Amino acid sequence: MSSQEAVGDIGLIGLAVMGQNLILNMNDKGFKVVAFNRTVSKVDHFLENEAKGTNVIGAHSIEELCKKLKRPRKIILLVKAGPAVDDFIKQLEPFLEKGDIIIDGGNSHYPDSNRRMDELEKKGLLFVGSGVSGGEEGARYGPSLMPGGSDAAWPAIKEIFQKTAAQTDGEPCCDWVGQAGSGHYVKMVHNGIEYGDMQLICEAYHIMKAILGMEESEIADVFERWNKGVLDSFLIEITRDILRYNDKDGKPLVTKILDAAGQKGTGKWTAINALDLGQPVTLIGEAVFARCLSSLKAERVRASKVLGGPQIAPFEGDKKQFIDDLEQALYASKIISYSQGFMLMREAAKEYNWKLNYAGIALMWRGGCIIRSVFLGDITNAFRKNQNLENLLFDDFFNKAIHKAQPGWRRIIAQAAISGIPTPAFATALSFFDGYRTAQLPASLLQAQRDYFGAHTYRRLPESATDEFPADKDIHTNWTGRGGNVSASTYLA
Ligand code: 2AM
Repeated sequence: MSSQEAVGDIGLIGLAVMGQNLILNMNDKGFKVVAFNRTVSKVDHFLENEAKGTNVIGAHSIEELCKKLKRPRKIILLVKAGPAVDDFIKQLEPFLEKGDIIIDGGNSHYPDSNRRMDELEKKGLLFVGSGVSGGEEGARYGPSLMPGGSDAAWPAIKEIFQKTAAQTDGEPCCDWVGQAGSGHYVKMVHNGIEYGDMQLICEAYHIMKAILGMEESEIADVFERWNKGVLDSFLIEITRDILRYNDKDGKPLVTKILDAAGQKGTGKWTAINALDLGQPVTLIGEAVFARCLSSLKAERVRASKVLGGPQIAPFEGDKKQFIDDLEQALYASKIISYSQGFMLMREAAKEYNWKLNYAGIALMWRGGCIIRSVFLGDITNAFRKNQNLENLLFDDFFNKAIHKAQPGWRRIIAQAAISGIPTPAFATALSFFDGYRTAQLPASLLQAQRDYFGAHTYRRLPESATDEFPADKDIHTNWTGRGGNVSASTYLA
């Protein structure tokens, strides 16, 4: 190999819009990118059009791509998730040397990234699975990048990644997430949280429309105001714009859209993972179920004719106070949702043996991606103050915020329940909050029930140091006086 040829800082395979835009972005930041695509004609087309006049270099084979890269070689794959990734990895391997780095920037499911890192490290190669968020626009001008994988790869890609990412408050929205598939895992949780944020906004819209009888333009003004306060975020901003967008007849377009939500599955994967790990990530779960319920449109229309509810009387209270309460309800529910998301990541770190960078994760989401918000800056601060923070709700800032929000939050959910307006996300957030802050739950009765019908045993609360039933002893009671004293664990033995 002639070293004269090896001038590329990084290679990128996959010239769909995301790939092209990421290349142009990296080129703008001063990096020399070598581009390749399965359908090779797209390489020349790209060089002659979008990349004309840039420093981008084309490659017409995998071998040529590898020869044109400086060592350690860094190659980003931005191809369809699934077999295409494994295919390219296989094609690349013969041309790579020890320490070279393959980066998967696609929407891979994290177990695949776990596997790929293991396989590549056995061959002396390094692997990075990176979440990329922000769509085509983000890829072009600054995405949120969530890289994780072989720790040894980070110093080699750090500069390129951090310069290419979105910048907020002078900091890049990119840091090292953790090991193996953690980058793709964190991207999955990001998408789950996105489901929750969207559902919360929709519930606030529904309440303003149904209880306060507000028109879309007036609701847009409320979102505009909220966007200047604690809820300042991309999703609130686009909601304002959507509500102001009128159809040709001058009526808000949103009122003409079929109310049946679609989904691609990342929210569902987050909820499934939460169930697998035994973590109460209830808000994302409700957000996924709310989409499922919405999609039963024909059935809901039939039900609306036979299942009555309360009549909604014209609102006669203090409207300004109600809207302020609603802002607090949205804010408090959002705090709960993110607390649950970080609980999930903390458990995943334990389960999968990753060391996750929580402050860095919040910072990566601070800009460039769909859930970007000022709020994420506060989460970054909370984890910077205390890396081992057990739960966001134990942080002073969020503790105060949720206490301040609590009365309004409760009033909104109560009013919605009385009016028959569904608030699955607001309500599950409050139920979680009340459960989490309750030292003694009725699970004692639940344990008794399990022991009664299935001899599943229970443990007693400690009463004293000399208790005849120590807290770590499994006990079975013969509740009925019939059936003996044999416990379920004895049956298994
Ligand atoms: P193509 O241009 O040759 O179709 C997004 O679809 C990107 O992923 C494109 O660059 C596309 O290449 C690539 N891609 C999709 N499926 C692929 C496969 N099975 N093998 C290789 N590349 C694939």
